[in-house]
Amino acid sequence: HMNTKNVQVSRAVGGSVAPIGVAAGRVNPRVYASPVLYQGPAPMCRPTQEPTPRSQRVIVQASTLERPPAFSSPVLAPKNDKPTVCITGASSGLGLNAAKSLASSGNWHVVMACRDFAKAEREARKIGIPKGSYTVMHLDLAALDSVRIFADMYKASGQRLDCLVCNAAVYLPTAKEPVYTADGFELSMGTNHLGHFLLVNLLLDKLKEAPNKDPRCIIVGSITGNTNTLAGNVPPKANLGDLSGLENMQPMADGGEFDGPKAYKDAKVCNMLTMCQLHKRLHESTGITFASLYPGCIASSGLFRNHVPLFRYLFPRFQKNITKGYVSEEEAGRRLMQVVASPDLKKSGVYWSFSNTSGSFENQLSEEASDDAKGSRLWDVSMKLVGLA
Ligand code: LMG
Ligand code: NDP
Ligand code: PMR
Repeated sequence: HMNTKNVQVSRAVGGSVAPIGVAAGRVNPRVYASPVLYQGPAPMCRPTQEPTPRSQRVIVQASTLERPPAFSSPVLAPKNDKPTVCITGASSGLGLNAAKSLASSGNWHVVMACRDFAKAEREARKIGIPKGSYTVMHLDLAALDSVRIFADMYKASGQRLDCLVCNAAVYLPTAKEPVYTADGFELSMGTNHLGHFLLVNLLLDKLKEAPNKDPRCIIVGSITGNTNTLAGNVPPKANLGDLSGLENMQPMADGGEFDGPKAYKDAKVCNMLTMCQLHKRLHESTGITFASLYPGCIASSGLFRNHVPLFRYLFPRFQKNITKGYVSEEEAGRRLMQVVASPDLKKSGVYWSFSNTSGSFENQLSEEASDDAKGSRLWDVSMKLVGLA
């Protein structure tokens, strides 16, 4: 695959898109100074051994219709002294609502790391995140080059980083055939797990130096990846097998037939295994708190946008009235905020869950999601796949 050397950069000038340079060797912060939108290869093409054709190279361009105020550029951002939390997928659902809670508290600056820059800005304004309390940056987790550029840009921007929240996810419940990320991974595993795995590893050094001296890295998990629960036993069940499928870039981690819901649940298991490995390998030496959580069933969120309409109609009603597992996006956002910010939830290596009546508690992961040998193998395989080993 290509590296950042080959990344071509464009910037919108008066509505048109004009190339402004090719980053030579390393990312030039000036080149990336404007709000950017990843416009690279469609996430459906598999990589080949051939050099990437010009037409498929990563194009980074401004995407907002109106000219954004200068301060929305991370590089030109005024010096911000507040603890800063970077949330992936903050343009919708849990991420957006957590961003709002954190920014509105007045104690946090939020970096919204989103694949659709214009949508993120629009949603931030619509939900009323105070102006000046957030910065939108472009990040497409379905393209590892975008993750690398994001990490470089974040560091080049001089912004602080006190907490990193791996929240973004896609769910493809009705897909019959797999679709792929720019790097050729099945889309849910590639986005939800591998993109975040690379992101965390690239930002660890930065996070270690958190000015608030309470660095945290939160990876959102879920009950449906935990087979020690009723919800985790609704078929298809998560199961990573021996991870040979992931290792060989097959659609499913266990090497089996493609199954959209299973791919999502498998990726959630990877998220939780990754948290456990980060805790075990790095908590002591870095002081970073690594944690995961199940925020509750946010049954009306955008996660189900690809499900059949009947499901989207019945599911929230089912969760509200029958399982009582339902939470609103606002409540889920407040739960995530606690894991980011509360002094009571500072413990590392924890999978947090919440009771409607008594608040947060340390929950038990399933056998697979806490299997150290499997986590270790996942770590090695993932390191190789994202090009870090
Ligand atoms: C499948 O679709 C896809 O086909 C598959 O490809 C894959 O994507 C998979 O996991 C992902 O999903 C799901 C499919 C079946 O559902 C639908 O397409 C239709 C919608 C089904 C809704 C699911 C939620 C469960 C709803 C139960 C009851 C609703 C009651 C409404 C409550 C109102 C309260 C006032 O997915 C399923 O698993 C559905 C199974 C459906 C069987 C239902 C079984 C019963 C559950 C228990 C309670 C019944 C109680 C009756 C309600 C009385 C209300 C007064
Ligand atoms: P949403 O669909 O509302 O939000 C998902 C976010 O991820 C969106 O902002 C989306 O961007 C973003 N995203 C998707 N693909 C990419 C990508 N390639 N690069 C960058 N961002 C991307 O879902 P939820 O808020 O419900 O989900 C948030 C988290 O909560 C997920 O990790 C999910 O697994 C977890 N979760 C959700 C539960 C639920 O019941 N909903 C239950 C348990 C856990 P865009 O806005 O552009 O689409
Ligand atoms: Mg589930 C205690 C019951 C409970 C909870 C908390 C969830 C959460 N679910 C529960 C039970 C059931 N679900 C039961 C009994 C059924 C069969 C009727 C059921 C069905 C079901 C479907 C079809 N549930 C689903 C789906 C999905 O497509 C969602 C999914 O698995 O996505 C991968 C889902 C979910 N149920 C949940 C939660 C949180 C989800 C959302 C996915 C996630 O983020 O984990």
